[in-house]
Amino acid sequence: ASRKPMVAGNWKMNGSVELITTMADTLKNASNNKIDVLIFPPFPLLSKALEADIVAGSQTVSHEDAGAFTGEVDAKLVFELGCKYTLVGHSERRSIYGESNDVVALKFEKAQENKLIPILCVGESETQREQGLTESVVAEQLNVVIDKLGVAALVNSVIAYEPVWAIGTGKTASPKQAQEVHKFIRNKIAALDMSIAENITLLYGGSVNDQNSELLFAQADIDGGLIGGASLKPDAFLSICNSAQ
Ligand code: G2H
Repeated sequence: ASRKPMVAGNWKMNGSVELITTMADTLKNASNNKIDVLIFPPFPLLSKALEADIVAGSQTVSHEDAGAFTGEVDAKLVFELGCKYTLVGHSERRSIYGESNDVVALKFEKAQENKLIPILCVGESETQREQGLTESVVAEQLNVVIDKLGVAALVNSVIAYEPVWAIGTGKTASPKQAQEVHKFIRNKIAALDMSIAENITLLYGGSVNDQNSELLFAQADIDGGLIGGASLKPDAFLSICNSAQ
């Protein structure tokens, strides 16, 4: 497999017009040809990011096409703007905004229908891990998409494993813990289609910073990261990007 590393910054509800400019200047120093670097800023900053030559995507998309859905943003518009990617099913969308596995699968489908590459976020909570449910939770989150759309839908997608207990908490999964789940995900896909499994990009997310990224990215089945807090600091984000080569 020749998977190109990817480092994506999820700004969540943070950032500013000014940060786009600073980030664009800093990212000029990233080894862009060897890795895919992109950011997920809040919707109003997407065109600014694209104009500044940053590869950008949306943090979510609606599961509807268009119409009377005040406050929602549709995948067609995100693609038309010039984005290539969207996150779907980030744990904050699941827990704060009540997105079920079924809604996440619909969003995944809507993204692909509109030529966006969905980055599907999966991961277990602390209690689920303690109860030994990590693999079954992650499997279920993947199965809903695979059952609905078929394993072939994973060809144009990325999967981000983000253990909920590691998100924004400063508690990173150890490289070994993260690798175990990444391997589980790749094996699960391999059981259905070997070539899709070998080629799909699997990202780790959850308190990645410029101190721990290198060891995480060195794991066999970890192809890069989805970075929250540290993606708001241009220098830290740049060194995380460079540690992914
Ligand atoms: C996990 C991650 C980015 P952080 O949500 O998606 O955020 O790196 O702040 O834990």
